[in-house]
Amino acid sequence: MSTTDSYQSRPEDKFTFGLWTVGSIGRDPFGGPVREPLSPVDLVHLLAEAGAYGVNFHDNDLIPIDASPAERDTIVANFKKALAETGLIVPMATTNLFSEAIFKDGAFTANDPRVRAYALQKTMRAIDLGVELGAGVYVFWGGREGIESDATKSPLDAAKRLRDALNFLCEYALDNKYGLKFALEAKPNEPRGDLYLPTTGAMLGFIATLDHPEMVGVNPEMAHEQMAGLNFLHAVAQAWDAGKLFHIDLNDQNYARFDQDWRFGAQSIKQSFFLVKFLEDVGYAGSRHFDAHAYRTEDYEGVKAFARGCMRNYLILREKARRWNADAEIQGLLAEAGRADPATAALLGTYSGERAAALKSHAFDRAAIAGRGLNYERLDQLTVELLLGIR
Ligand code: GCO
Ligand code: MN
Ligand code: MN
Repeated sequence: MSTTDSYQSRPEDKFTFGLWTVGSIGRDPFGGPVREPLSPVDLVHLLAEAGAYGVNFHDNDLIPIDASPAERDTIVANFKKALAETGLIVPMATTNLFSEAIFKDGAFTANDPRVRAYALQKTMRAIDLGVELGAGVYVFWGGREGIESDATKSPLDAAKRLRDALNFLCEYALDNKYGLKFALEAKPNEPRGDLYLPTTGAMLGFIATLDHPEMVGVNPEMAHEQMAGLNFLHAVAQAWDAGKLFHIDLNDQNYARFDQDWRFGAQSIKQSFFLVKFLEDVGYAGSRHFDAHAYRTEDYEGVKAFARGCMRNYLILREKARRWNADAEIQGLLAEAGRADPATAALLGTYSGERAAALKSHAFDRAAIAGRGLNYERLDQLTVELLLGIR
């Protein structure tokens, strides 16, 4: 991979990775680690070498849960030094509310009030840490906020508890003048049997019920919508349309499986293409965060190849998107499909009594309208040919 080609990442691309992504040691439910753990400082250097712009973390990716205040200070100082040496920044931070046994029944939605209180304490401390390191976006992924059996918890209680927690934490961030934005990340299941608010659309509906909806948006993840068999682009577009696309988790996987967290662009080329095209067309200016892992077969050279691959695939697809937008035949077919005739144009638009009356009395030639072929086969084939590199 040449370092001078046009698919080289640049800071303005805002490519970020979590410490937990390149730091994954390859555990899965059937097997233990396959890579030695690297320190956060080493991971920052690995990411810098791969060409990333930023690094994100859960509180305990950086600070072990039982670290003393002195240990915490040393770790933070070393991490800051690594950031200064490499120029990497920390745009986002989050809380680990899933690994510890205390969260086995959820964090903010757990039935035991002590667990809910502990989750709030842990999150306030993690917010302090994230802000200290420069984070402007704070992600909430409710990994354990769910159930195996609905006998165990009322979904209404869960919604209320989650709302209370987010309202509390919004006030905390405001009180401390942190200027943070919160981004809620949906997932349909895994590790719980069912997670609450399983889709980005569900999150968007929930945000409207909070005390400070203006500071809360979403962090959609490609694999999570695909696990549910949904169209990720549509979820992202809905979030964008609502002014709520505060962050995005890019990765890939086969539909309707467990969370595979593959390299962005590894699997769903066409879906990834339309996603990149969307983000570029609308001018999304947030982080392009890769929440993915290298295959379990890899050593750390493979992890670097994985990280470079994520960014490179994004940039290749961005170039393809530019070509697609500039392709006269593709654009011609699109324009033709939406071609307006003057008579109908006058019928559409904002409501008025006259327009409604004109519309009600208009005679539509249903058969003639329906009889026109839309050329979508051709349009899609041109897209596929462009993606396959022969156009
Ligand atoms: C997952 C999630 C997590 C979150 C992370 C940040 O499926 O494990 O995607 O990786 O994104 O915890 O909140
Ligand atoms: Mn995920
Ligand atoms: Mn994620």
